[in-house]
Amino acid sequence: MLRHIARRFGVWTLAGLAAGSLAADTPLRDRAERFLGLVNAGYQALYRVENEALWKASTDVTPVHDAASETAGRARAAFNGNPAIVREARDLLAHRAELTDLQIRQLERCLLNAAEGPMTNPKLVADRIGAETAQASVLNGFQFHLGGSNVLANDLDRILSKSAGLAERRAAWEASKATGPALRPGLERLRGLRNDCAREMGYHDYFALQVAGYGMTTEEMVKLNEEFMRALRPLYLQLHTWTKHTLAKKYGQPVPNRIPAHWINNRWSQEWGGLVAGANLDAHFEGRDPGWITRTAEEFYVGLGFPRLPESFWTKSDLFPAKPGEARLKNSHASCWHVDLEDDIRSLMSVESNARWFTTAHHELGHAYYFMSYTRPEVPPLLRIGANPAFHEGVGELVGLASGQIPYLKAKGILPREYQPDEVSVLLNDALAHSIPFLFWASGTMTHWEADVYAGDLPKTEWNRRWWRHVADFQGVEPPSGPDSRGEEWCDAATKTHINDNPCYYYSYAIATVLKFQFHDHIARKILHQPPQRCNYEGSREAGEFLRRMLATGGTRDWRALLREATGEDLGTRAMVEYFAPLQQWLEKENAGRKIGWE
Ligand code: X8Z
Ligand code: ZN
Repeated sequence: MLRHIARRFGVWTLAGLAAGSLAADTPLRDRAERFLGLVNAGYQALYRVENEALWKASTDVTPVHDAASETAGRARAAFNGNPAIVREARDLLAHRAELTDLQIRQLERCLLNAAEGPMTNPKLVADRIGAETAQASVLNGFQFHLGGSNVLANDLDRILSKSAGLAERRAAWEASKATGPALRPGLERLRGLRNDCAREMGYHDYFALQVAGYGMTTEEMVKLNEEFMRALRPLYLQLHTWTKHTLAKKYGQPVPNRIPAHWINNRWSQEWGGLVAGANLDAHFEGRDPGWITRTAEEFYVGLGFPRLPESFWTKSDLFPAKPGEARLKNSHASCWHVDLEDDIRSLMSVESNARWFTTAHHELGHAYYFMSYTRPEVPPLLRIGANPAFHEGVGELVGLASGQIPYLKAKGILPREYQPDEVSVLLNDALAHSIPFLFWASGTMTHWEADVYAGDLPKTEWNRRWWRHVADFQGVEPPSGPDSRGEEWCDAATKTHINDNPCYYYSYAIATVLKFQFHDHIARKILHQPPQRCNYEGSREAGEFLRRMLATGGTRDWRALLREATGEDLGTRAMVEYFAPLQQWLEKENAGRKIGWE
């Protein structure tokens, strides 16, 4: 998950004054510049205070840390959501034709920030911050149990990725769903509070507020995600068919119509790794020091010409699971934080030495290098964000893809030189573990459920039924105990981190998946002149320069224009479909004579 924060104060202030003198050549621009100087300063200072507190509350869950984080959250909202700030930003935007593009972007960002805690209704904001803090505390401090013992999320994931016993797999899957009932009451309350905050500022609901950051409406965002799925559906149906036949054989079961959720190596069936024998890389990571994983990820970026991570990254980050016997409870989901919007960049992970954490570490450092690239005087604190959130997610996704390619893994000595996997296996694994089922989960289940809940005000008595209907329809997956077996008491959506602490955001990962193939296609064909399915970025300063230029502008540019300028095309699935075209043909042969899909 992406946590973006502010950057150091003095440096920006001086640079801001210099930039201001250029922009302030009319009385209105001068007024805007002075206003934005104040807002940027307050925003940055409070962002840092809040994130310091949130960091403690996420890495060591205690009532004291929760209280500090709630107080800091209120201070942030008191400033960002201040009615005087909202009024002045609106007043200035009423004369947008007379303002600079940079000023307009900052003013629009002020209003989006204000809608997270609009102080025209202080009680609502206080209630929301209190409820958000409590929800994060339940989520971050949750203790999983399996067979009477305390276990970590990593332990459940290990069973799901390794065990061949369906009873053991089912027990691990069910243990992972125990968070749902604990999080359900808080989520029900938060749906109302989040929607009310957005409505206070004139948005229809919280989903509409979040997609406004893309300059889109809810309908446009849902339609975009449906378009992604339409383009990839033929491939997904083939993969689904191949997978259920492969797994039925592995577990000695009849071939099901939909795939039981505990057959798949991921708690939500979002990524289908470990299915392709010739492409399972876990054995090559076994026995390595987990510290090596993040260092190796840093090497990837350094090889492209990016600087090393700040030294404080290594001293301040929290990269490994809590040790056995350690009383501390920490959030188990990976994230990257820009704590002072300067050079205090940290990652929260629970790295173990396996292929999944290898990819995740590259993903998180994508955020870190984005932070570092736009932390410069030309980008004011309010715009130290991605061109859009999907760009932020897309960098790490791209590098996850590039760092998983065989020529790169061989060059780094992770795979032996003589390793000769067949190309279809590699492509099949790429599709299953990182891209295609993921798209149907992200664009399908997650995006549609949150749109139903926030934009559609779905009654809470229908939440779990709707969740499993989406899982069945979009993913072709069903609960281990059969359809209709998960009553409303479960709230299985809430077992997914983002549903609780990064709401109405998940379509960003779907867009990032599409973007990663567009970026990769451009780098492979136009810069490296290598086939996209087999290429090695290692040491390519040109590939690095392409990325660095795109990242350095942060939120100061329109994302559509930036994408067109960088790759020559608009957002779309062309590159993704082409990348997997050889796989589609292979699957059609493998699946000949089988019933395709689940309808
Ligand atoms: O949440 C993440 C990252 C942190 S931004 C680890 N991801 C999504 C997930 O785990 O559900 C990466 C891809 C999808
Ligand atoms: Zn991310």
